[in-house]
Amino acid sequence: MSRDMQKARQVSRRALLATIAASGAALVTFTAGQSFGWLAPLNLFAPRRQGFGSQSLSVNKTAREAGVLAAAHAHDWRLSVRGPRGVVELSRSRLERLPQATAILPIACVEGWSTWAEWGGIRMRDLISLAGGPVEAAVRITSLERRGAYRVTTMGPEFAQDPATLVALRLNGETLDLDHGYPARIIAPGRPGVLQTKWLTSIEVMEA
Ligand SMILES: Nc1nc2c(c(=O)[nH]1)N[C@H]1C(S)=C(S)[C@@H](COP(=O)(O)O)O[C@H]1N2
Ligand SMILES: [Mo]
Repeated sequence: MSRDMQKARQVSRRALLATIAASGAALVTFTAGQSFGWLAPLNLFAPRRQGFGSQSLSVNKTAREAGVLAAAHAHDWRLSVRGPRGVVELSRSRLERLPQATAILPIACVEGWSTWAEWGGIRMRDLISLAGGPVEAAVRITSLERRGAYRVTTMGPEFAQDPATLVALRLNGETLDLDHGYPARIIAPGRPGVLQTKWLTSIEVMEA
């Protein structure tokens, strides 16, 4: 082998190693973003309810506390999506058969914790178009919870059309568990935790 060829091989090997090192660094940075989860047991960031809830993600309010245990488990649960085309009632298995998307997003609670997770589910914008809604539509989101400040919220088109805004069915590859909003919840980038509605019952496309 010529000297030049040897040199070229060394260089490309070095480039390969550099790439591996760089992706390693990216992994570390990403994991460091989750460090609130590790710190949670120290109770520094969540004075009211600390770190490890179910599925290793903090829980703000459990299904029991919200009084939704029976309703969330009910076999006749449907997500009702109302729009110009009428009302579509979607069972969990029908939701699972719609095109799925994933998004890696944090939940950031005003109580002082933030945890990242991979969410899987249906894009909000797909549900809006399923119901015949326009891209500029806002939506009104209602939870199964009977009372509470977060039972009904609205979401503008800047969030509703974002491809990372989901009606989530899965959390880190598993079925969402009850405390995280089973059968379905909202997850959207850049919204405060209080607006990441759990235990959905309906989505209404609002008239502009
Ligand atoms: N229906 C309903 N959704 C809710 C809440 C609630 O009390 N009721 N709490 C919110 C708050 S304050 C936060 S921070 C997140 C927490 O989600 P998690 O419990 O899955 O971590 O859910 C939000 N969704
Ligand atoms: Mo929160």
